[in-house]
Amino acid sequence: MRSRFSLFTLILVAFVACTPPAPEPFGAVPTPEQVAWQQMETNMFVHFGPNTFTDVEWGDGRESVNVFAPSALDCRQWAAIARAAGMKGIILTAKHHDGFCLWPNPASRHTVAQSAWRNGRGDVLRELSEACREYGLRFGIYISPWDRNDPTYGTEDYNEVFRKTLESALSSYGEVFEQWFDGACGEGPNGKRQVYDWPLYHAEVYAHQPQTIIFSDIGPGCRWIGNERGKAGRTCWSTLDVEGFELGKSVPTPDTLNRGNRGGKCWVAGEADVSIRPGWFYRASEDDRVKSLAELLTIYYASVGRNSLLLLNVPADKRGLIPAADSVRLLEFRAALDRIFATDLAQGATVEASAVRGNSKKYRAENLLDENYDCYWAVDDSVRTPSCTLRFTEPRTFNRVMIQEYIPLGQRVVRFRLEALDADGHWQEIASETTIGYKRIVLTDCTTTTALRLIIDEAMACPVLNRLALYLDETSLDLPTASVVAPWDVDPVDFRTLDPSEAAAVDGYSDDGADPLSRGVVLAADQPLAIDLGRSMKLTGFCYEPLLEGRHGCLVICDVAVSSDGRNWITVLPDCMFDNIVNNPAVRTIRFKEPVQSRYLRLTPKYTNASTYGVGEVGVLIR
Ligand code: FUL
Repeated sequence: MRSRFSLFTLILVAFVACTPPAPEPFGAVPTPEQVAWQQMETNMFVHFGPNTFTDVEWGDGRESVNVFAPSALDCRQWAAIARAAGMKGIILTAKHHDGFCLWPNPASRHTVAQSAWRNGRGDVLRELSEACREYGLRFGIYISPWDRNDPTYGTEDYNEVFRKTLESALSSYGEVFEQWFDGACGEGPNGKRQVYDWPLYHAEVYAHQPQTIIFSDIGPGCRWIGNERGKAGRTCWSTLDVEGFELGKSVPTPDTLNRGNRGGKCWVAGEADVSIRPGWFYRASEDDRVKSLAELLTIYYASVGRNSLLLLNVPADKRGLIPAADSVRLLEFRAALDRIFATDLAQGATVEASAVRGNSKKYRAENLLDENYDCYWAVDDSVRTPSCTLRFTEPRTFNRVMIQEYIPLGQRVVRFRLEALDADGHWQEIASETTIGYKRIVLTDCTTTTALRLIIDEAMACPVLNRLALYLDETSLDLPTASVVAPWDVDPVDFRTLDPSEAAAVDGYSDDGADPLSRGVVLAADQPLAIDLGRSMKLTGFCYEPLLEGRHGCLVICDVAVSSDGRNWITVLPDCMFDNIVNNPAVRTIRFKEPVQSRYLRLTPKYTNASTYGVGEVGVLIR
């Protein structure tokens, strides 16, 4: 017995001695909280507040507290829908730029407590945090430091007001998994600016929620992906260089945020936020513009499938409920994801690798097929460009290839290729991409093959991969072409500039093959856009929509004038601002205070975000 035990010990010792240690972490690595956050993959954002009732994107802070009056608020309904849609958490706009607080914040006089809603005893944060607990969801808070209501905003005193605001929101409702800081700091004509005290704010957040992930353009927990379309870069590093930047003053360019920095000093993974509707807040006029399943899947592939988290906004309506159209679409979205990812077609393959770390079983390439997150394929430190091959006894058909790097050890892979064996026994390249990260889903043509090869072409340290899976997505991702002005009470006009020769026609474009084409015109930043309606009409307002994704710039602020003859103009709206249009270049509807009788409408740019601006659509309201 004794000798058998010693033999066993000896074999064990020999085995352990032969198993090389795990690769050392490379570069910036995530904290365990950041890994757990990344594994959430899809979360729900809820924009809700005075803007829900006033039909604007950004309230100016002068709204009466009584504007906020949901008739049937039910946060359990939100949580039930989020849960059914497979979301792991909900983040609520507790305070947007208008300053109104959805909880009784003692640091403010502009909150639910001052309103008539539920006799001043309502508290949306309490209700939602409890609903999240009941439905097994994590709870997060969006708070805008920009405050258009607080009288101290723009002075040093505001920093203390904001600290107390954070204290109140973060100490009263249990665990907050993510604290979402909007980067805005006074925008538009006469926008007061504030010198934010970030060290003070962060200390307050961590004092109450030491594990929370702080979102901002520069983290430190996670970063904005650089657009509000839910799309990460095809190259997407979770590492970012943040030194020298400060939120509210200077931040990396949207392009850098979209891609991250290769070898960046900090781990600040991307979070891609996007609304299920054109606007962030509910508007009845957008009820028929809920994103299609194809759009949501395209967003999923461009966010979760590109090493980012998807934060999908589903705004609550005036009742305080998620509208039926949105919840139905969410459930369709979840059903599609469940269907697509139900069967991993790589299972059952035999796996060969060009190299295995220390030739040890522990790091073998078969681990790629294993669902255990901490089980991975690794190679020796000196090996940077390994490959592995999956072989099947029967041909497999797929069009999605999912690859995961084991991020607790850092993000390492720079470039890789996928090849499939064709019927003649030749390897054919089916994809060539950059970066993997936590999760990469490569969209390939529908491929039927008996063997698939993953070739790492460049890595910053020996690659460590924990998953390679194949799926077949038979949903059509065809997206409708060109956007149209909302049809409810708009008569879209095929606009003409007064001098059409000055407008350059855009033929259509697409960035990476996934986006629809769009048509429109591009005008120089100093060139007014004028339309001739052909006859005089009673106008109640107008709509402007930039070109798709804000290409060629957006009109941000303009003077709006009307004319009956195209020569004599009357300015009806000076300094008209299209709120948040740069980040979210969707249609904006502006209503005049009084209807105006006119044949011509002119928008004279006061501010554009580029040397040109695009016009996808323009329409006038006649009701
Ligand atoms: C932006 C805000 O200005 C928008 O209104 C919205 O809340 C979006 C999520 O963040 O910065």
